[in-house]
Amino acid sequence: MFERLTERLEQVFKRLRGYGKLKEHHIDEALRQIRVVLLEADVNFKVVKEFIAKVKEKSLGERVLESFTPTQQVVKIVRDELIELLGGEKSDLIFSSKAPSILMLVGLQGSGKTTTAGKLGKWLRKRNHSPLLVSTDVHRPAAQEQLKVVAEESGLPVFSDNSSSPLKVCFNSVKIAKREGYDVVVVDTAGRMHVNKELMDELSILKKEIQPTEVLFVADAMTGQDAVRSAKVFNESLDLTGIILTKLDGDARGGAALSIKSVTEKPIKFIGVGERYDDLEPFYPERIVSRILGMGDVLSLIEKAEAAIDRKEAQELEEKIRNESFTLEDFQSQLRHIGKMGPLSQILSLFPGSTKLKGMDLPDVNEADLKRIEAIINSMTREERLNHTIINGSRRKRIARGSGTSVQEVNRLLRQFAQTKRMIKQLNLISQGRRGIKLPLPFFNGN
Ligand SMILES: Nc1nc2c(ncn2[C@@H]2O[C@H](COP(=O)(O)OP(=O)(O)OP(=O)(O)O)[C@@H](O)[C@H]2O)c(=O)[nH]1
Ligand SMILES: [Mg+2]
Repeated sequence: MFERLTERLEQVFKRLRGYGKLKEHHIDEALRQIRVVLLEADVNFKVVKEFIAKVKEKSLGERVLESFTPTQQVVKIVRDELIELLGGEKSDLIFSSKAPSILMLVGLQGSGKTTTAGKLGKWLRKRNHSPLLVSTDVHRPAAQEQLKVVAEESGLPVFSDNSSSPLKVCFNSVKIAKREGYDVVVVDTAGRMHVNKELMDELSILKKEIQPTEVLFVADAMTGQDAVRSAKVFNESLDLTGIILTKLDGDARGGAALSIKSVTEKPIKFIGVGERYDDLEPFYPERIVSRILGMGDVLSLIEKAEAAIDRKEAQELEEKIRNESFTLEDFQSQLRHIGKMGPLSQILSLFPGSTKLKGMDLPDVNEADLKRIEAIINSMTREERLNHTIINGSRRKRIARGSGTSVQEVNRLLRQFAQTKRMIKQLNLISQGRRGIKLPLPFFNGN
């Protein structure tokens, strides 16, 4: 997420740290660079201007230059202002005191509404709600079908009927929800290529009649300022209650995320970070800023790990990682856990300093790969598993034969294992000296 933005900001701060004594003109220069970095990330021009002005005022005003750690102070100011830009506090979903709560998802075509309906339903269900999905897209014949597929894949109930009006479908679904005890109705609406009056009228009527608890604008983060512009128009006619930014796992530059709150004055409530139904996260401004500043998102990482690994195992693993006594056996068991946590690349992106780990050939784990890896590791002797360096050419041939794989595959696994060990070493170096739940803040070291 936002790798390029992270890299560029790291460069700016690195340069700043390089000056023996920080002068006003150094800060000016850094701010000029940050301005360019933000504009390149497609952040709204006005938002950038205000942001830079605020950071400048604080950097020159708060006796930053006289402090012992001027660069740290500047980084801290940038961090605080970025958090502000993203809305400050986390903003939770609102539920109605009278069931069912109605969550209406609106947005342009292809922004991710239908997928997000499934993700949101799954997220709600994990939190003891019982959601019902419904699509009001009566224009496109396949739309209802698509939501049915999503519901089936994510294990959720879906309401559909042949009514020709979005309003009727919606009313009927609410009736069913009341009768059958669903406490949330997630309404997937029709999208259009562009904002147009017809769509806005349809949505306005729906909103007026069904009185949804939330009207959430689903925005494709990859479309940058276009997403921001359409959010503004939707907000003007529908008075949104929040925003869900999707496709942040792609190569979105950050512009939509960093502008949309300022432009609409509406909070981002969730982010979509992948195509799986589990890839929806509540939006924590502070955590995202940590990621943007290359400090990693250790809290999200811990939450993900806790959901997949039990506490004792996690502690044992942490010890091993710290001592770098990580063996192929641990690797095997970790791959199994990681399979549960999500794609490895996504997990690694949460690590502090993860931009420095790019280009590594890491296994992206799926069931079939896991089985092969397991077979390979099972064909090793215990001695080999505890010390991979003894696995020479003839041992590799034997292992390949024993596991029904090829020498190339054995080589690849050993290479990935070696890289994981190297990565662990690097991460240890980055977070050296901090114990317990470490909040690794690379910028705050020295200066
Ligand atoms: N990588 C990634 N893909 C996503 C995400 N959210 C949605 N998608 C993909 O985006 C595409 C469009 O998603 P839909 O949910 O069909 O979008 P929609 O808004 O319902 O589209 P219409 O109904 O045509 O208006 C699908 O291929 C989804 O898999 C996300 O967070 N990450
Ligand atoms: Mg759809």
